[in-house]
Amino acid sequence: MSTTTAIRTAVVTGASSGIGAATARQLAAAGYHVVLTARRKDRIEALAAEITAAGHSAAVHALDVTDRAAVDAFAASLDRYPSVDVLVNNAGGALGVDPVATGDPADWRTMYETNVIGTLNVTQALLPAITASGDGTVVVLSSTAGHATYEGGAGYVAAKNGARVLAETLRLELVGRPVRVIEIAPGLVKTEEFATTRFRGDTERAAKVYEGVAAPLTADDVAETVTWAVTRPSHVNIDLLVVRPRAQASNTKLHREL
Ligand code: 8X3
Repeated sequence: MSTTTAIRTAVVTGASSGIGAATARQLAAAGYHVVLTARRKDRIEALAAEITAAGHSAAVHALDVTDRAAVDAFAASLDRYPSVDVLVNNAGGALGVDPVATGDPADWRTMYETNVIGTLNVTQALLPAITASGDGTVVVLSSTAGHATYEGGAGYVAAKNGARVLAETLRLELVGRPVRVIEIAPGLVKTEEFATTRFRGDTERAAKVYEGVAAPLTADDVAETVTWAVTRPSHVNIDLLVVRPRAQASNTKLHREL
């Protein structure tokens, strides 16, 4: 019997940096064959090379999760694997911190497209295979922003609420089938790109998000929670895991040592 039949496959979206990249590394180390997807192929290729050099197994597929035709083609390409066991919906992000009074509807639309429709696209496309695995897991990386609002956050908060609702509803709808639906909601995480993207490349403003915060979460911290939740026994469904740095008591209560 071929040994490949024992290999379990995990797909990670937004795997080019931050939480997605860290999760891909950790799931690979946990024994999964990881399929890295992101728009930037050079980045995921470099990460796949690193994972392979470490003795683990990885493949890449350049993908924009908002492009449904591309997502469907990607899903079809996964039939080369014996099973598709885990999907980590990580692709997404924030744009701007404008108040409701002046926020750009285009930003709101983009955030909804990436955080909600992107998650919907990939989840719908992979769900038949994940269900057929007989022991599948869908992870949604939401955010503490999906659970409480804050000034300047409405567009992102609305989108992350959408992602949370998708996860909660899917769990209800799939009950009785062999698929777990796990939501991980991180608070303040310092990654190379999240805040810089939010502030459209303004690295000084991005740095201020973390100013004086003794120890924001790292991408690895969050990846550990994802990997822990995914590797629980099949009957254990971590519905929701909220993770914040010790210095953050709520979305609006952050301790800065200045
Ligand atoms: C990121 C957390 O506080 O920037 O998902 O909304 S926050």
